[in-house]
Amino acid sequence: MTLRFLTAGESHGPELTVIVEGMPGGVEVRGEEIDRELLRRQQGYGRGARTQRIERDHAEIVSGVAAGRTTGAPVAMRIVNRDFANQPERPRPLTAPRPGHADLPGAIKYGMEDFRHVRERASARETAARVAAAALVRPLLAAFGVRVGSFVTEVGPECLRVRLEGLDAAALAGLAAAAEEDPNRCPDADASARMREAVDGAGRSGETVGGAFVVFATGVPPGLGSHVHWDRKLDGRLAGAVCSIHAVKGVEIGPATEVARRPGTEVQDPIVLRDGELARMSNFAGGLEAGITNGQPVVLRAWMKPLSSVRAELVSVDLETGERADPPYVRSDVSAVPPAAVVGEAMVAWVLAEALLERFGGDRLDVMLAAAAAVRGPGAATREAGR
Ligand code: EPS
Repeated sequence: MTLRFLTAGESHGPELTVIVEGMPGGVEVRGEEIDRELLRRQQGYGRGARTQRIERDHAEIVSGVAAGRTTGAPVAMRIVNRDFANQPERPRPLTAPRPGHADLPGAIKYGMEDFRHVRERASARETAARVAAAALVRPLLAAFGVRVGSFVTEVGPECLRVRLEGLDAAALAGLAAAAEEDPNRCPDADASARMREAVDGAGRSGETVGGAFVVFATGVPPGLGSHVHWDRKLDGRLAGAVCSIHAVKGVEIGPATEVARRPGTEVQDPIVLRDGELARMSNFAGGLEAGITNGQPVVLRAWMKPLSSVRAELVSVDLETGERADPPYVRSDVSAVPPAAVVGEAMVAWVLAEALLERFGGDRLDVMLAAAAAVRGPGAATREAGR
């Protein structure tokens, strides 16, 4: 049995609950770090009133931690929904499904006549629980030297061009540090100013915008994931995890959309010796070859569609009356690209932590670190012989 987490809770219910099972013993847990991650997810240009003014997320740790470290037992956390207090006792049933949301397919699947019961769980509010779960594994990753970060490259029509294949760990860390200071999580001030205008314009006209964000991990040991079977390939697992984020419709590993258009000879990552160590001249592969990490930074990009809650008239059908209907507008964010990048970090951190446990065993951190130190790659003997 490996690392796993479960989330429960509705957007306007009393709380989100998350249980993380399979954590190794001995990993440091700092509540303020978990809350810091929750705050990063709540911020961002284009967020609505709820995340800006109503919610201030805090994870209450209920179990699995003693003296500031994991005990190996399941870690349960609660995140209270402050907006619960503002909910009407008997809200009007929603009978006209909104296109682009889970309303109709979810209601067909579970036999709900009131779409509210579907949308309550389908809401992206749930991602707060994911971020809390991933905040637990970040110190585990850090113990191996793995750092996960993100930055936004597109909001609406505005785009920051970045050559993903040329970014080493230091360049990626620099971009993430600049993004951390920016409300769009964009590392370039001019591009961010244009993004802000795009969000403002969309907000004024009742529109929403989508965009794209890059998530990366540096210091990733080679050998995570596997080429031997389809469901062990780490690129597929990462893409699946990131694509499970609300409104994300596409994921590329490395600069894949560009790689697809260029000749094969131009998109190799040649293997060279640099100061006696194996190194690569570029990172077109995004740190993954055949579904295994190769020691380069893991880099992926995700695209998010514009949020489907727009003020403009929607075309739908009221399933109670059978008449054409415009479903009532529900307050929404104009842009949720910056928080989606933070959730992207959480999903990438989670999948990498799973893969670390698979490779180095998962009962206790000290044993994992010793197992990692014992791994010697091909060529190690040659290098030690001074060649
Ligand atoms: C969301 C709609 C909005 C967002 C919410 C996600 O909530 P509400 O319908 O209450 O205004 O604020 O996101 C969060 C509350 C959050 O913490 O991310 C949706 O429909 O997905």
